[in-house]
Amino acid sequence: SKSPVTVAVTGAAGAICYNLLFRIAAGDMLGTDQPIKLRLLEITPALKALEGVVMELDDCAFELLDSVEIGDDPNTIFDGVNLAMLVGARPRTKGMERGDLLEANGAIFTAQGKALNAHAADDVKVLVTGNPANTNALIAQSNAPDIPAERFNALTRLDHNRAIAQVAQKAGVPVSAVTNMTIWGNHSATQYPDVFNARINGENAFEVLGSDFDWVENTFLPTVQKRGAAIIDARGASSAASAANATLEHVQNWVLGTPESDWTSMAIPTSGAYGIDSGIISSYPVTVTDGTTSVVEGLEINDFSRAKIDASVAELREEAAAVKELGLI
Ligand code: NAX
Repeated sequence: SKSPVTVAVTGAAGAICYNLLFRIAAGDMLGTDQPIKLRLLEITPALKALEGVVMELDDCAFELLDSVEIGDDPNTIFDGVNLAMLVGARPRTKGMERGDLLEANGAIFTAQGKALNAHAADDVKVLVTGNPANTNALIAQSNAPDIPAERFNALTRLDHNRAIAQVAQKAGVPVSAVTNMTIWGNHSATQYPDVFNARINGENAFEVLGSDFDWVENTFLPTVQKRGAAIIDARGASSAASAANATLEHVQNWVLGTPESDWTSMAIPTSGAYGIDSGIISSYPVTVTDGTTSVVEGLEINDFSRAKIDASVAELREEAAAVKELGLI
C-alpha cells in the first residue's frame, strides 16, 4: 500500500474546513488508495472547537486517515508537510479598511510562509484559499525563498465552477458538457470568467449561446463575480461546502493532473504569459501533466476580454504594491 501523504490544513475549525477535512479523509482528494496524515492549524482560542472536529473525524473511522495532529504553531504543524492548504485567514470586519485587511493577513501569511520555508517537505505544494487569496499567496511565496515560486497557488476554482454552472444552466445542458472554462485575474469582483474560449459539447460556448453579448456582459459576468455575496445574502453565511469542494478539486488536479482535452483555472505566479509580467499571482487557464503546471497558450483574447483581464491584473498589482509598501514582500 502507498505511504501516507502529510496534508496541513489551516483554519481547521472554520466553516470551509468542516466540509473539507471529511472529504480529504474519505479519499475524495487524492484517491481511495492514498493514506493521509492530517496536520491541522488553528489560532489558540479555536483549538477547543478543533478538538471537537477531531472527535468527529475519529467517529467516521476513515480507513485512510493515518493520523491527526492539531496545534497553533505553524512551525510544528508544517513540519514535513507535502501539501499545505491555507484556508484560515483574517476576515474583513466592520470598519476595517482594505489596508488593515492586507496588514492583518500579512502577519498570518508572512509567518506561515517562513514556517513552510523552514519545515515543509521538499516537494511541498501550497494552495491559498483564505482571502485576499492571490495576495496572501504572494506574501507566503515571497517569505519562502527556498521553495520554488510555482509551488504557491491561489484558489479560483470556485469561480471556475460557478461559471461552468451558469453556462450549463443557460444552455440547458449538463455541467459535463461545458469545458475549457477560464477565470482570469484576481479572486475578487474584478475576476474575468471567459465564455469566449469555453466550449459546450466541444463547440464555441459563446456561439452556442446565440452570440448573446448582452447576456455575457450584463448577466453572466456579474452573476459569477457577485456569487459569493448572493450566497451570503441567501444563507446568512459565506460559501463553505462549495469552497471546500473547489479547494479539494484544485489540489486533486494539481497532484493527479487535469483531464485530457480540458483545462482548469488556477492562480499561479505570473511570468509573462498573455502579457502579464511577473510579480503577482493571477488566475490562468492551466493544464497539469506529470506534475507540471502549464499555461494554455494561444487562446484568442478579444478586446472585451483584454480590457477585463487588464483591469483585474491592475488590481492585483495595486494589492502587491500595497503589501510591498507594508514590507510584507
Ligand atoms: P471561518 O471564519 O469559518 O474560518 C476561518 C478559520 O480560520 C477560523 O476558525 C479562524 O480561527 C482560523 N484562522 C484565522 N487565523 C488563522 C491563523 N493564523 N492560522 C490558522 N487558522 C486561522 O471562514 P471560512 O468560511 O472557513 O473561510 C475561510 C477563508 O476562505 C476566508 O478568508 C474566506 O474569505 C475565504 N474564501 C475564499 C474563497 C475562494 O474562492 N478563494 C471562497 C470561500 C471563502 O470566502
